[in-house]
Amino acid sequence: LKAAQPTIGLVCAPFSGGQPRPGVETGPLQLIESGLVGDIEALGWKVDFAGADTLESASLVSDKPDPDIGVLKKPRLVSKVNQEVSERVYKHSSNGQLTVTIGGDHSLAMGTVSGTFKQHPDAALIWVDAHADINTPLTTPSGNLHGCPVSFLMGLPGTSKDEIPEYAWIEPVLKSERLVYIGLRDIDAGERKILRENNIKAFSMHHVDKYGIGKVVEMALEHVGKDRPIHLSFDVDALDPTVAPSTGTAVRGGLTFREGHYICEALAETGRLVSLDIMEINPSIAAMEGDVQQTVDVGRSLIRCALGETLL
Ligand code: Z70
Ligand code: MN
Ligand code: MN
Ligand code: MN
Repeated sequence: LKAAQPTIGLVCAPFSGGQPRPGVETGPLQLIESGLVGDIEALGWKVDFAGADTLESASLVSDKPDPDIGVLKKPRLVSKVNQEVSERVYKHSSNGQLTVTIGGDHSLAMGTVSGTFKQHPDAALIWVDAHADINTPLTTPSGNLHGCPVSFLMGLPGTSKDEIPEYAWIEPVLKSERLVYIGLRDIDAGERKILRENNIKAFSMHHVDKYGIGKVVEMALEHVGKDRPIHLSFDVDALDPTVAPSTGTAVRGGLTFREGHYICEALAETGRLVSLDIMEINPSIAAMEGDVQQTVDVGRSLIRCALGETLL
């Protein structure tokens, strides 16, 4: 029996409702137009892709009123879009496909991780970001839901069905010991407390400097357990702003081009990557000519590396 050609389930998520800066919803289309599908096919994968504009409920301006819940902004829109993303990711995943979701803001990980973990309940989550995105509805200083997805996935206080029924569809699938961060350097006080109290493994930029990226990825994989399926959620603001300038909340002192790519390559090498997010590319943000193209190109090459481009 001939094995089916390995397939990527590509999900385009043109969504910006989890944060205030317009433009991040155009990131996915730019990735597609610059040749992402051809990139993936050239690596030997089949691509199952419904199209760039198909996220039905991802309307940028919701016509229904969506008043704040507590301090949370656009809470119903973010929930609805993510429920749809979750269903799409689950569908690809349950067909045996490796899912790649291109954002869009990082609130979309509520959907991607929910969909992946429905198919792979024993998976580990590797979160590469300048930020921890683990604020709860009770701790968020901004009310922006892209700073909160991890708390919903873990079922932290403030996220339960009783407290916020609008998010009742999210199951608390993520155990604290199956989560590991790489690249952190901008964490809120409430988040720091959550990381400590839940004993969550986090490699900040300090640890990347201290141990080197090779050792950090090795320790990250050891921490979550060597044989688990892996979901990699990559916020491009983990990279240094000189590497990925077109993003909403750039923070100095980030991962180099090689460090970012090394993470993707090392996870490709495990053969256990089941889901990948590339988030927060914002083509409307550019200080200099070439910033957007540079950031889009970095997004494409991160995806290629995660899908095996550099494996010998
Ligand atoms: C802050 C908050 C954040 C991305 C900013 C910032 C969160 N911790 N995430 N940019 N990608 O508002 O919760
Ligand atoms: Mn993020
Ligand atoms: Mn971030
Ligand atoms: Mn950001």
